[in-house]
Amino acid sequence: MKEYLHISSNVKKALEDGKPVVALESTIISHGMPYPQNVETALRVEEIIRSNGAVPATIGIINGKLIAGLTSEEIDYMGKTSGIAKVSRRDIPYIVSAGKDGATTVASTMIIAEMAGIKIFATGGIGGVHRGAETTMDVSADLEELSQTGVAVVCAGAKSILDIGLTLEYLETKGVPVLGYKTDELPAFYTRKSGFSVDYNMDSPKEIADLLRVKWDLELHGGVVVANPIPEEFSMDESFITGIIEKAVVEAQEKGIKGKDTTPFLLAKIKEITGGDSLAANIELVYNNAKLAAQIAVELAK
Ligand code: PSU
Ligand code: MN
Repeated sequence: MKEYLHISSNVKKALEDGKPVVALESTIISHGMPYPQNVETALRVEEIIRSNGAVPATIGIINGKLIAGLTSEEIDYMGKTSGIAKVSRRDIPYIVSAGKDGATTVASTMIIAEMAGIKIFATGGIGGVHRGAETTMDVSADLEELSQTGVAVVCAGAKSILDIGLTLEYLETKGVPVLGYKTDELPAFYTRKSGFSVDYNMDSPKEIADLLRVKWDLELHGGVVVANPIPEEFSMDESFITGIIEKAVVEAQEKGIKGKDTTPFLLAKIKEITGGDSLAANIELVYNNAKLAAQIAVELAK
């Protein structure tokens, strides 16, 4: 495994010393946000993690090398280069054997984080069961990864581009705990509420770290979803954003968008229709998740 994985020297040192480390994904950089906001956000997220006492490890694939701890130059490259592949679990062998670049999704970031020994990962939103999955079978590989890879993913819940109810059913079947940070309700990314309950409402980073320690001590393999609601002041109006998401979903169907293109298409469409308001909310919720992830990592390292 070692020959394929490169851990940056500061991340390696932190891991060897038992210091808190937080993994970050790169699909959000290459496919989730436009340049230059994507790079600015990614670098700011790293700052937030450092200022909360942990070491950031942005994960991606460059020239076929799995990297845990991209440099700021590499983050800039991932953000401004067009045509970088979106890489999930199934794409890793090809991208590595062909020596290509890849932006890692939640699933592939979890895989590389686990290889490196990183337990906590912050992002915006996870993939899930898409609306209409009864016929399309479009279920994100992120959910399967959560069932088997031991990394906790701090996110702002699931976007309503997904079928949130079915996503929760899937996670329940796969034994993935869904924790709400100071909330009984699963947040819906741009909004603090979705109408669906989380499994457990957790009041502190310590409580979350304690649960993770028990889960992994008991060898109950797999991940945990930590759902952190977007701060009130940045949350969007629910009926406004729901209407836009409905439009985007219909347009994706009409255009026959499928497979790995669906999520990036929907995200870009939402941003286009809201004229950038959704991007501002997206950036703020990622900052909020980075802070909580660092706090959990600090508790877990104690
Ligand atoms: N949801 C977001 N922003 C994102 C993604 C999801 O709000 O950037 C990205 C993540 O990288 C996630 C991936 O892992 O999309 C899921 O894609 P798919 O549905 O094709 O599995
Ligand atoms: Mn999909």
